Amino acid sequence: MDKVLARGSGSAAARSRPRTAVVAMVAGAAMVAATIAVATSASAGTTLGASAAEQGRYFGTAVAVNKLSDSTYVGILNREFNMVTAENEMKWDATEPSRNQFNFSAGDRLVAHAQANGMRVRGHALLWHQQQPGWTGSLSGSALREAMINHVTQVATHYRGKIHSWDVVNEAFDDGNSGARRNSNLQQTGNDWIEAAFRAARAADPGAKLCYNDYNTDNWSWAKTQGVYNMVRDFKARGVPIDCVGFQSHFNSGSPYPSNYRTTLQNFAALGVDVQITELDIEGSGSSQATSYGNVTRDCLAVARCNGITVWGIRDTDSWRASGTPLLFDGSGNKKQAYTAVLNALNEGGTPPPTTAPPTSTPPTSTPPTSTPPTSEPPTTPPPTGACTATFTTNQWPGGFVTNVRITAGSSGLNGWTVSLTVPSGSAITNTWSAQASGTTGAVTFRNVDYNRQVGAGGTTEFGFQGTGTAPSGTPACAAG
Ligand code: 9MR
Repeated sequence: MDKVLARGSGSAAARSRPRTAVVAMVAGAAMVAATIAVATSASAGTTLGASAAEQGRYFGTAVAVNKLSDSTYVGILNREFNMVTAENEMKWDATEPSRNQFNFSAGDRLVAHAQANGMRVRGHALLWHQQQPGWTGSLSGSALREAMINHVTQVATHYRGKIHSWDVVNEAFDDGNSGARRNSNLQQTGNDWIEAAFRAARAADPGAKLCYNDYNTDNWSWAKTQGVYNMVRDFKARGVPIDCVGFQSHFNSGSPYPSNYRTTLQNFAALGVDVQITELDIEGSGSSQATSYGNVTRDCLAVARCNGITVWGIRDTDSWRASGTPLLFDGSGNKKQAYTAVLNALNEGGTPPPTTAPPTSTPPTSTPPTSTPPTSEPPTTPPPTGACTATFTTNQWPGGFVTNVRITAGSSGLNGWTVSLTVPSGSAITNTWSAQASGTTGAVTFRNVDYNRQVGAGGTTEFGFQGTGTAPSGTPACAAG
């Protein structure tokens, strides 16, 4: 987080600076590294955002877009915070209410508000077992997998270049002592669903940090924490594109702030990912609540790769747990003791973030597309008379492309398939999902992976790839086997 995001004076100069920050954000990792270097002033800030920025961090809140007309709410939001998360507006049910028909209006309003006020945006959440639209209920197996990957691709493409970090997958681990994955409809599409989602998200928005986000993963000794840790370690070892882990940190008497919280953050960061506190709220009041808030803040500041803190709402009355008064402002918008504890902890300072950009993602090699991404399926083709047919849609921008290929099985169905096409000379595939590619340029053959090997008669499956240069054109050849 660069110091140019510090706000609070309300002067014209202060208001104009954040636009620079938005540009810097999309300009790639080198620019971020350069701007971090200026975040060394020791002066104490007077707002959460400004004080966090002094420490090279952000301070964010969840926002309910329908409250943007509440002047008290917006006054606090614009004064105190420099990161926002859509509380519900970017979730699957909100963004894709009917299959492949996307509605970004509420999410776009939040992004516009953030950009106009120098805030960044955390994207929440591409995939979650809750808040799915009704139509996913009738899907399973490869059909659900396809819908899921399409959702990730379309939403992340829509917001490409505008999101600091995406919660790509939310709450995929079981509570209790197993440390295992939660049994959800998404999990039932195959254990590799999480990595497939991360690869699709990377292809759609190479500039966003990609996070796994969960709750009850704060206490280092809990089985769920260990389960997530093992997954992240495995992803890093195998090159799955994960950049960060989000710790929701919803604390109450049943799940209190744990004394080993800092250890948890440190151990995850040591895997080579950033850590972020993503949905902080702490039930309680007075000095005990304030102490826990101060501890969380100091723990983040003690870990170089802790990028920032987001609280899950502004006033107690805005909270999903309103009766537990878990936030930093009371129902009237007054600062609570907890607010002062956080501000003081921020102003005490901590470990600066790394001065070089963390090795999170390959920076975009080209300008993001300015055109609206495709929001509709490729045209439906009549059932093929041969084994299968393949059609594709491409999102091309100067210097790069993302292509999604749809395979339709013939009347015999498929038990394994290949699709061949030609990547023009000078162009190259950099990333493929839901298929294995034989090469990166020239004549390339894509072969099914396990979960999409079988396609019923007349059924469809999809895979995709991202590349530099010019996308393939023409009709791809599809074959069984
Ligand atoms: O705060 C959100 C609330 O308005 C919604 O009704 C609820 C629906 O499940 O989701 C809440 O936000 C959750 C977040 O998306 C994921 N982590 C837990 C949050 C609190 O339930």
